[in-house]
Amino acid sequence: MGTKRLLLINGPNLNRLGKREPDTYGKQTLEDVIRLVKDTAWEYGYEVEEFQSNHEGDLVDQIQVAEEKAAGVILNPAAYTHTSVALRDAISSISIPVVEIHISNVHNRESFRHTSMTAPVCAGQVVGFGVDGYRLATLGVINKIESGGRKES
Ligand code: CA2
Repeated sequence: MGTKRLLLINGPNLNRLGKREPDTYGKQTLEDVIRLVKDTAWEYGYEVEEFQSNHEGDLVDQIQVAEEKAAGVILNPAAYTHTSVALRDAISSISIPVVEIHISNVHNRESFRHTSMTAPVCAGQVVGFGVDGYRLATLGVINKIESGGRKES
C-alpha cells in the first residue's frame, strides 16, 4: 500500500519545460519540478514516484494503479485537462485524493483552457502560481491525506 508515498504525474509536453515558452511556463525544467515536489514531500516524511507521458492511455494506466502504490496524486494533465473524459473517469475510479495543478493561469488564457474535464473529480486545484504551484499542490494533497485520505473536498 502507498502510505507515505505520493505519485507525481505530468502530462503531454511538460517534458519540454524550461526549453521553450519561458514567458508562459518559466525557466525551470521538469527535473526542477520533480526536485521541488520531492523536497516538499520529504519535509512531511513522504517519498515521491514520478511519471511523465505524452500519451493519454499511459496517463490513464498510471492513475488506475495509483492507489496501489501511493496515498495521493499530484497531477498536471496539461492539454488533456481540457479534453479527456478518459482521464476524468480514471480519477473518478480511484479513492485517493488527486490534486490538479497548472503552472499558468489557465483562466486568463484562451477560452478553451477555461474548462477542466478533470478538476470536478479532483480533491482540489492549484492554478497560476508558476512552478511554485507544485509545492502548493504537494502541501494540499498531504493535507487531504492526513485529514482523512478521501478524495472528496
Ligand atoms: O499551465 C499548465 O500547467 C498547463 O497544464 C500546461 C499545458 C496547457 O495545455 C494547459 O492548458 C495548462 C501545456 C504544457 C506544455 O508545456 C510546455 C512547456 C514548455 C514548452 C512548451 C510546452
